This record gives sequence, structure tokens and C-alpha cells, in this order.
Amino acid sequence: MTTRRMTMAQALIGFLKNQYVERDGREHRFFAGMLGIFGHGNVAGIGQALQQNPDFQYILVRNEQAGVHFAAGFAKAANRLRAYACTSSIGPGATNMITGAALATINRLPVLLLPGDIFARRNVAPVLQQLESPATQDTGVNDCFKPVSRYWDRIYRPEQLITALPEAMRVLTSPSDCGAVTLALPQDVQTEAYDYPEELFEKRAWLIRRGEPDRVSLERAVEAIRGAQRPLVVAGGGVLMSEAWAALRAFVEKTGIPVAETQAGKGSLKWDHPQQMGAIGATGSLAANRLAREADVVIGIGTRYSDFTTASMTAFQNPRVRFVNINTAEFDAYKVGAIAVVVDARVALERLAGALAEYRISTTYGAEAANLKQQWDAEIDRLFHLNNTGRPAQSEVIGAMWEAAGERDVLLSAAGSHPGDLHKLWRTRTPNGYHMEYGYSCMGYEIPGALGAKAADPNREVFVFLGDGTYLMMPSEIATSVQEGIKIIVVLVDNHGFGSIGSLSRSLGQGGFGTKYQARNAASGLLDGEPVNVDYVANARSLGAHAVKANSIAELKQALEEAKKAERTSVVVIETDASVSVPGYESWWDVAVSEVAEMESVREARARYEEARKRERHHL
Ligand SMILES: Cc1ncc(C[n+]2csc(CCOP(=O)(O)OP(=O)(O)O)c2C)c(N)n1
Ligand SMILES: [Mg+2]
Repeated sequence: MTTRRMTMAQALIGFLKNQYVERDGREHRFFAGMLGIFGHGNVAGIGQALQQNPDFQYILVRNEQAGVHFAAGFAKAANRLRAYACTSSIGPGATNMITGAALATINRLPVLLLPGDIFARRNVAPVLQQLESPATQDTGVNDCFKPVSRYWDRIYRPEQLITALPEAMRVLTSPSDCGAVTLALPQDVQTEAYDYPEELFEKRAWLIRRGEPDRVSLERAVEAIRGAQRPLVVAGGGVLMSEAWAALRAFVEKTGIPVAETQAGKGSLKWDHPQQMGAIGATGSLAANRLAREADVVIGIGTRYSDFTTASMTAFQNPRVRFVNINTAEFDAYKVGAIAVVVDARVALERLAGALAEYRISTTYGAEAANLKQQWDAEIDRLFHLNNTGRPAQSEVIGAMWEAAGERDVLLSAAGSHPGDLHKLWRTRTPNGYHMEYGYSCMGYEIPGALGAKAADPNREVFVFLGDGTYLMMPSEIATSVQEGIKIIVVLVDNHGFGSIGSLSRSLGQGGFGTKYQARNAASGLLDGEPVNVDYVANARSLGAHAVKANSIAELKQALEEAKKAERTSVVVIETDASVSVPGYESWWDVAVSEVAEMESVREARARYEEARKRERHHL
């Protein structure tokens, strides 16, 4: 056996550089490089190995959590065919990555996390930042990654890499089990040398399999759809990950079945396709929600059936409704008592289109869907051009952004009132043109996630839509955008606090308590004093962005045109009229209200809540 004497960290980088993925006969490198921050827990091991491997790019970020968001945004935009690794020191650097790990795992996105760990040799413990336990020497903060990782390991000996790395790759490239992979790397072991077998560094291409559906399951799915009077497709993120948009269009054009989209699946079908009914669920369109209510067969493709999609299990009210689920993950395929077709979306749609050649929805059902779509399009036009007096409404800001964005540009968002409004209103022109992180809906994802999305496809302009609250959580990565020359366009809505949670709070009878940026009021002792204003333009400029304030929709449009021409990141700040929000469309979201309370308004909200909950169904 030929071997190469290397440190564990050098061997790790040597391996990562040579991993490839293959799908549909196309092959390319899997890892684009490594993001992170050095500290005593990784500078000597991983840091030295990265320095020795300049062909494996290292990107310094400003916060480890942001590094993982960058990696997740990159993987999402690349439909999971490419990824980044993330390095951190031990202790706080490591635990900063936990939020990112949860986000990646919940969204089923591949990220390789390499937190530094305490000395395996232990004789100098406790080291700086070590969590000690009187019960065991075999626990530390990196154990916190276990529930948020799809694969977790700790490398106590350099040779353990040889068995851990193939497992890590299996999970990272799995269409069904994908998520965060954590390899905790004790700081001393990273620097230890071992005679690694040469084969470990040979090029290896991991096949992203498509597979064939089980014959019986497919037959049952076909039979169920054939008998359907009011079928509805629910397109989830799996359609995009599988790059199944053409197969979806062919299938629905052949059968006439209308399509509704989840947050992750938005953009599966072009917005102006006649069968595109728009968003489904709690943040859904009137068209999709009406069709869902009466649907008799729901074809869920690559969806997790989150509470936003099912409107907390109230979306599907037809007593005879049945589900056909197409999913690479058995876990998701079996949800809502469905006929489970455990396979890749594209393959399943091609097989279904073939088997349902004779099937077509009735003309009455088709006309009903077409009519609903027309009404919905008119509603979006109305909301885009409200001509609100005073400050513009958020829907007008979205309209202006949509008009500024080109055919292949990307809209990216994650938390606040923006995901709901965008799910309803954004008109997605091309697949992956709508990038919404709504598995974890993590404030702070937007800027680093957008850098990742832009890095995945630099030819697409990335428009970020975020609030003042989420901006304040992670503006720091604007500095990373300058460092890397990765340009994004940020539109920051300043509504002086948490508009979304404020209106949720009011709907619960709590009057928006604790959701506005106001100073402590000495008289009341509460946070209802003077407004706490932040100069977001100055803040963004200080980090290196081009930043302006837009005082009207006209100024916003002009600022967006300038931002498109600019070479560096731009931030456009706009204050909106918080009192004008996009309505809900015959849907609901279960947020439990206090059963007993002193305030009458809370008691009233509880009564409404108990009534609304009666519509929640079990789909067994
Ligand atoms: C990390 C994180 N903390 C808390 C929340 C809960 N949360 C959801 S939206 C929101 C407010 C967001 O405020 P802003 O970005 O200003 O958007 P707005 O609600 O004003 O539209 C909060 C606190 C979250 N999603 N993520
Ligand atoms: Mg806000």
C-alpha cells in the first residue's frame, strides 16, 4: 500500500478537494472551498492545511453562523449539487454554527461542519473555552450538534478520518438523508501525522441517483389520480432539487391539473403558466387555497407538509381527500396517510405522464381554476400598485423590486413579514429565481445566504428583501461581500421593529407588546418610550456597501437601477406604512393563545382560536 504522511487536517483537505458528484451524466467538483474563522482550536491544524492548499479556497467570514448560512445558501442555489465546508475554533466559534446546522438540516441542505474540539490527549484540560463535566470527560459543546446533524462524528485518532469521510459524503450527497454533517476535530489530532493510503486522495465521483419507482406504488398512484375529479399538485422543494421543472410542466399540461406551490417549491412552474395557482397554505393565494379546500386528490411532490403548507392541517377539507406523495425521503412520502411513491420527482413525473396519457381534468374544473387564476393575478396587480398615500406599502416595494428584477434574477428572503408577502406576491420567472429559507425562517440568514446564492451562480443578480430586525442580526457579512467581491442588492424595509410578530401579537389580543424599537420609558417602566432609531444607511456604508435611503417608490426604482449597475453590494433603505399589510386569503396558522389571561382581548382571541381549531384535520 502506498501511503502519504500527512497531518489529519492536511489529509482532510486532500480528500475534500477530490470529491465530485455526478447526476444525469454531468460531473463536477462537490466542494467549492471552506468558510470560517480561525482560533486556537483550528489555526494550527486546519489553518495550516488550508495555507498549504491554495487551490482549496478559504473564505474568512465575520461570524461562524454566517459562514454556515453562506454554505446553505450556496447549496440551495446549486440544487444540492455543490457545497462548502465550514471550519471553526473550539467553544463559542463552534456553537455559533449550531443555528446554521439546524437550518441546513431542516432545509435538507448539505453543509460540512468542522468545529474544533478540545484536546483528545486531555492532560492539559481544561483548555480555554472547554465545557467541563464532573460526570465524564467525554462530553463537550460539540455534542450539541448531534440533534441538528444528519451525521455526527468525533475524530480522536487521525486514522478515523479514513472511515468517517466516506460516511460524511454518503450523507451530504444523499437525495433523501441530506443535511448538516459534523465532524468534531480535537485541536491536537488535527496536527497529528499519519501514513494515509494514497487511495483516499484519488478522485471519487458520488452518483446522485434518480432511481425507479416501486411498480405497485406507482400503479396505485396512477389509479388514484385517474379517479380524481378535483386533483391538485402541491409542488415542494423537491421539484427544484431534482431539477424536475420541465417534467412537472409536461405532466400538468398533459393532464390539465392545476399547481400550487410551497415556499421551498415556489418557481417550479413559471408564474404566468395558465395552470399556476400560486402559493398554498397559511401564506397562500386565494386561487390555490380555494382549490385545496375542495381537492379530492392532492399530489404532493417533494414536500414536507409543514404547517404553513397545510395551513395547520386545515387546508384540505374535502372529506374524501386522498394524497399521493412523491418524495426521495420515505419519511416525507408517508406523511398525511399518502400513497407513497419513494423516488426522485423527475422520474416519477415522467412515469406518471406516461401512465396517465388518457387522463384529463374536466373542462368545468379547468375553467374554475382559470377563473381563480385570473382573479388572483388581478389581486397581485392591485397590491403592487396601491398608490398608498404617505409612505409606501410593503406590497408596492415588492412590486417595484419585481419590475426591477430581470428574467433570471433571484429574490432571496427568510424571516419577518417578507416571506409571507413574497410567497403570495412574487412572480417567479425562472426556477431557483425565488430563494426562500422558510424551513428555519432564520433572521440573519439573508445577507450571508445571498452571498452563497450569488457565489453559486454569479450571472444572476441576487435581490435580498429583509426587515430592520433581521438586518440588525447579521449586517456584518457586508464586509465579507466587499472582501470577496460578491455583489448583492439589499432592500431593507424599516418599519421600526417586528412588524410580523407585532401583528401576530395583536391577533392574539396582546396589542403588539415587546415588538417595537422603543426606549425604556421611565414613567411606565416599559419599552414604550422614544423611538430607537438606527441609521441603516450609515451602518451599511460603514461596512463597505453603497447605501441610500429611498423616500418613495420612484426613488426606490431609481436606486435599484443604480444598484444593478454598481459593482459592489448596495443597500437601499425604505420606510413603509406598517398599517397597510397584505391580507390573508381564507387560511390560518395555529399559534396557541393563552387559555386564561387578565386581558379581555386575549380571552376573546382564545375564543376565536378554539373555534378556528375545529377545522384542523387528521389525514390518516
Ligand atoms: C433568529 C430568529 N429569532 C427570532 C425569530 C422570530 N421572528 C420572526 S419574524 C421576527 C421579526 C422580524 O423583524 P423584521 O426583520 O424587522 O421584519 P418585520 O417583521 O418587521 O417585517 C421575529 C423576531 C426568528 N424567525 N429568527
Ligand atoms: Mg421590521
